[in-house]
Amino acid sequence: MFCFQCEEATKGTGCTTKGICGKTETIAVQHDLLVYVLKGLALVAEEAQRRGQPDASVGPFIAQALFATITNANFDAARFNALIQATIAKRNALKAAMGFSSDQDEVTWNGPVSAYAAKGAEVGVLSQPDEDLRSLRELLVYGVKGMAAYTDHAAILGLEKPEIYAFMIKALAATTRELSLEEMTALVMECGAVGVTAMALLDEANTTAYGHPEITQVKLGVGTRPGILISGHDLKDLQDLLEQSLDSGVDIYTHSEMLPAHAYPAFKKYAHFVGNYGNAWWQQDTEFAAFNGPILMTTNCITPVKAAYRDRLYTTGMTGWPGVQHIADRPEGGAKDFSAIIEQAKTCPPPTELEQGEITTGFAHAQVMALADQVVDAVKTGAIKRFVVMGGCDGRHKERSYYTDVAQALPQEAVILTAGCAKYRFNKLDLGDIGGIPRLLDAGQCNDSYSLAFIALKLKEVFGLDDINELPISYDIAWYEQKAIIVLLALLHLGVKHIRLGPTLPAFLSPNVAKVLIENFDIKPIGNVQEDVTAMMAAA
Ligand code: FSO
Repeated sequence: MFCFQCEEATKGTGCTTKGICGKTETIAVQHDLLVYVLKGLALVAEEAQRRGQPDASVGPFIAQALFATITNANFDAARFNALIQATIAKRNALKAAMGFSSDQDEVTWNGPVSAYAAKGAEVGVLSQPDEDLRSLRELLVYGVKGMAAYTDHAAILGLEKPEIYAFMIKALAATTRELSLEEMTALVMECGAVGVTAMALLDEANTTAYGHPEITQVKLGVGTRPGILISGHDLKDLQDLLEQSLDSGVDIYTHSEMLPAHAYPAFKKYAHFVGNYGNAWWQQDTEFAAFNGPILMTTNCITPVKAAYRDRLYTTGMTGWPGVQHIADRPEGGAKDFSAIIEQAKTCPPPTELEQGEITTGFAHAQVMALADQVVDAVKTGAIKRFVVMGGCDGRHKERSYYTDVAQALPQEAVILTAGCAKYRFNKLDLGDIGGIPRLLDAGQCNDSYSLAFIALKLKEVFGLDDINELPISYDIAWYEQKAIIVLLALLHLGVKHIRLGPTLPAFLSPNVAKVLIENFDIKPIGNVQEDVTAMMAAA
């Protein structure tokens, strides 16, 4: 196996025997084969589009299948075998319907399940010998994976855009062709542009379904009733769970990326939606053990499942872990059936309290814009000198304490804008406020990173600036998996420069590709805390 798609790539180069994430070689080569046959499906779908016979089911299918290959989403070999088989079947059916034939292996390979491991090993990342082409192809595929996750979330809430699916097909198909480095770079940039469209669509889907997030205090302690813990990013799953557990005597708690759900008006009517439990994804083994009740993983990040809570863990959607109960998809127009989780919760003791207090969330774009006059005044008077975007992902590496230290070292005139699970490195600190504006504004999940771009674009308009880089905003981004890659590409598309990226630069950037990003966008690695803080406050 060879995998370098996430920030934990072994020794900063790639995992070769087992993923640091817990992914075995079996799963890694299944990922490789699934992506390979998805490229074949994309080639056939592209031909269908060219002939004016597009198949509208291909885009959503690709989005879901790619979502399953995102880091920490799914570790279930049976599920990947089924996805590979389904992809080949879909590709073959579309070929047959068009009477299309091709010599390309991605389009013709038809091996049995017993051949999957060998084929996956043959078609993996290293099958492309040119390191720059490999780097650009993988950067594009990982960007599309992140886009796929956002697109699937929006589709679950009923919003889709054909141009997003069309780009996924185009991008996957392009990675099978001998394109020049310039052509590949252009596709990567286009990925960022379509990424903005996908992120805006998800924002529209979330806010149309559940209203605009509002400033909200979320409790960190626990009650005396049994609880269900819901993690991941899927708000529709949360909605179904809240509805079905009404009057059950069970409380619902959020974990990790589900925290910002408390800020949506539609979820505030549920009295049994009581608080947030624990921290970011990587601490789930001890936190899930202490929770005592069932846990529902709606999306990544899953870490290797421990016996202490295995029989209380449930997956749904594109997530999976072998032997863990999986809740089936909702029937057309219906709801998922969470009754087994609710019944198990009733037999469990209440959660063991980890901490007390409250944290504040809900500073998505509409809430920040409601404070726009105050914010603009504070900038004009110098009370706010700098906004620092510290969004993205958290992770296990101890070097991520950098983000806690930066949050503490920033001067009082700096406001932190965050989204994603990166916030857990500093969202329980008392950072105070500036004339009533909190110094930490949490816009939501990584899925809500669109809010950060929206706020920047609005401020640019308000201050009458020509260039987004003239704003008093610095970017100090933490990344871990592929959703952060599409956010990064989206920011680059919007013209944002001087982004600090940490805790390490992606292993999949070859020296030449990294050089292009550095020369064109001044992307830089994080450094010493005090030096970075001083530089950011000085707009460097
Ligand atoms: Fe975090 Fe995991 Fe949201 Fe990621 S829970 S790391 S970018 O999957 O999705 O921020």
